[in-house]
Amino acid sequence: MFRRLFLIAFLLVPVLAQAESGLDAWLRYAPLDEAAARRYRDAVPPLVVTFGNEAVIQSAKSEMLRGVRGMLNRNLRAEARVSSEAAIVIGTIAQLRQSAPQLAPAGSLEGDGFWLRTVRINGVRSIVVTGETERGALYGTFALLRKIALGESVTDLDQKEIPYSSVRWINHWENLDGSIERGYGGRSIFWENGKAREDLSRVSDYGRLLASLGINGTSINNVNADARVLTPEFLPQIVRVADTLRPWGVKVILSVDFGSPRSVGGLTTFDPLDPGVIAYWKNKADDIYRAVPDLGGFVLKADSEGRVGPSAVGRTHADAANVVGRALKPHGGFFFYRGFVYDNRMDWRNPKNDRARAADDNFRSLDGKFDDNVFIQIKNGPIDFQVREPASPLFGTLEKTNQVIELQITQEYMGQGRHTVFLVPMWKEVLDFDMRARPGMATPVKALVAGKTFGRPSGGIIGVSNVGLDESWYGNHMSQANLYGFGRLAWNPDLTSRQIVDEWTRLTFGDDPKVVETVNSIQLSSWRTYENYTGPLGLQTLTDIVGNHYGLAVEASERNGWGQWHFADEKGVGMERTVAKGTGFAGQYRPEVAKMYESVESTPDDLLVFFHHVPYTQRLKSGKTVIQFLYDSHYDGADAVAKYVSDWKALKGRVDDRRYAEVLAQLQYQYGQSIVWRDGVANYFFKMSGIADTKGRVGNYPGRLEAEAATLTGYAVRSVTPPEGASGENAIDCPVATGCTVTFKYAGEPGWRDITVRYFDVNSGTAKYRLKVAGQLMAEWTATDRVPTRRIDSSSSARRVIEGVLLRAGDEIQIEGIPEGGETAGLDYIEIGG
Ligand code: GCW
Repeated sequence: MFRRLFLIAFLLVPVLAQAESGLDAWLRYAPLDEAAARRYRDAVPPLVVTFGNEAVIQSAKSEMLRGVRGMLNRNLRAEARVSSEAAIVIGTIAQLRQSAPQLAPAGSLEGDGFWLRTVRINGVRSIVVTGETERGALYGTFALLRKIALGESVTDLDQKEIPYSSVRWINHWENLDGSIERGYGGRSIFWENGKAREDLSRVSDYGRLLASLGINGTSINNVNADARVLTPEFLPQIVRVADTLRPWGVKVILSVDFGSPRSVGGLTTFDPLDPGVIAYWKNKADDIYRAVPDLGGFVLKADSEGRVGPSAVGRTHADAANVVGRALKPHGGFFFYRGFVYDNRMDWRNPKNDRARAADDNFRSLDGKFDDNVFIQIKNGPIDFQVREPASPLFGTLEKTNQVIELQITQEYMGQGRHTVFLVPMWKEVLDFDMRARPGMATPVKALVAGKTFGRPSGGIIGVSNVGLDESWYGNHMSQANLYGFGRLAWNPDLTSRQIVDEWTRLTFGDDPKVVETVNSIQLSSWRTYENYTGPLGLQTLTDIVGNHYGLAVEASERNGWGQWHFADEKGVGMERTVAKGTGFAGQYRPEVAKMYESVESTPDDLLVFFHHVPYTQRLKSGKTVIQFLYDSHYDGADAVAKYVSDWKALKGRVDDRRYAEVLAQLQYQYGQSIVWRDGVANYFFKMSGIADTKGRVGNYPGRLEAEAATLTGYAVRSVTPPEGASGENAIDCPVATGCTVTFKYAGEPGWRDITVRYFDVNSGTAKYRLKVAGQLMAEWTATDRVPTRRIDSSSSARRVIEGVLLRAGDEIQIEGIPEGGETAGLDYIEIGG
């Protein structure tokens, strides 16, 4: 009896109890339940056939073996030719025609497309996975495995898929020392101490993830480029990375520095029209292609944020781009010239200045002047990956120039992997936005960037990924959905957000309906939720623009050259970007779109203060005033995260323990931060506008006891900058090495209460805290988190909840803080609830 019970328990838990690291992301190939596995064992032949030794086809074969072993617990046999036996046959159309003509399809496939077919010969049923290119065959292999993992039928296949555009690339902002600009999942998988890492196995793992999505190229170094990448000594490092990615069909792209001819090339100038400079780029391209013949090309950030560019030598972006483009051309290479050109020393006092205008202003007059292998790489919005921006007008402007859209997978302004924000719905809005660029036809951004609207030879979609060495790749399991979603959209932008997230969830966490429903709904609402508590209506994120782009600093964007101004004052908020009254940015769009943004009435609420400066009492389409909406949305946002936490908790035992615990910790942290944001932004606008929250919440925090108002022993009160980063605008910290104490008096009704401690966990030390009630130790902890600040501010604001404490009137609640390193055991408040 006991043994039976034990056996049943054992059978039920094994898959779940196994801790999963997240390393395999959506390619886990978790065992199917026995009934499904049996069905597939009948449908999937026991043999895999591939032809030749080409590396990409070898990857396809090993992936098929791995997937079938994992999901169906079956070891496929591998052969190099077909026989009368049923088989999974993987190969290019040409290989099939040559070695198994009876299985070859008639006709051809475009680009890296694939075709999955069931072919019956003499009653024997084989599965043929083919493409015009090896890549296509590899993509088909992943597609077939995905179908099995998702429980789709594979018995009568005839599925052909052609990617929407040919450029489906990733960028990385990795420095050669191994650090990553705007990377939140650990150190670089590519670089260490100025060289390619000794162990590049994570690069191979990554190539596999990219290939599973049909991504066919990646840059491997920061667009803020180190000129050393073009030196002969560095070339072997590039070769090693390219060799590692090649079996996955992923081409390498290099970020280059426009100043290289002078800084590392021994010339006296980098003027693109100088014959020496022209020769420099040509020779460089020749050398690199000799070593890496399938290099994808170069990407360049010029004349932006301190990078040198053609303006320094009186040349245009087209002069610059074409010289490098022509050097790459004989090798089939592409050149990506970033449209992210702007002046970060702009004068904010001039009401006509507007960073949003920069891309269009820079490139409009150059349309048609770029060579055919040159692309303008345009960020989705006119500013910089903010939580809400309109589509960049430049997509609609360029007719005779190739373009690609640049999306940001790494969550720079979106919570940096510490907040769950699923970006696919945001990307979909941009990709589907009709720029009205050609009369009589739909001209959504996706069609424009793919080159379909104006018949350009090529185009596509690029995502800034910045994965790191952490096993979860992004520092948060939920963030992997952004890479997955990016890849799926790059392949097919017509997929819906729901389709994408549903695939991702089931591949990543299994198909328990409760898990699927919960994860899908968290992901699908997460962008709106994040926007709600970090500044809606087109305010953009209110993160610290001049600092870490993470914590809250409502005015950081104002009165500086970076140009992301919202001009909040006593009367109203918003940046006037109309033609009639403002910077004229709205007029950069084609007439129908320009007209929509020109008037307050027709501008969607989500972008209202991006385009217009309006009074706080302005009514939105819902009838609510702007100010009340600002308050409500911040409370709604924080409430939504509270619900994510409780919904996730209901999944205990349904998700493996490790990822369950890690995602729970992430969501709990996010909830804590959402309260900081809620209170900070709401109080800022309350103070600014003087208009009270009709629901009485803003400025009123029942149960909250400010540390600065309590009895302090050793602790000192300090003001926080910016003030909205701390409750009551003040905090306390401990200048005494041996420790300090703060004592609160409980004056409420007796009973069991939860005590929430709001403290500061900076990244330069590990302070200790002890909480006592009436002299009895209730909790102790160490502040070990690593957030991007060494200061007491909203970024370091952390939260500890001590549940179920018995309190009597008059009880003393005492917190002892012991500083360590640069961490001064700061505290903001306690809150007694429950
Ligand atoms: O968003 C900004 C980032 C910079 C980045 C720049 C760019 C690589 O804050 O870190 O630099 O954009 O896209 O060039």
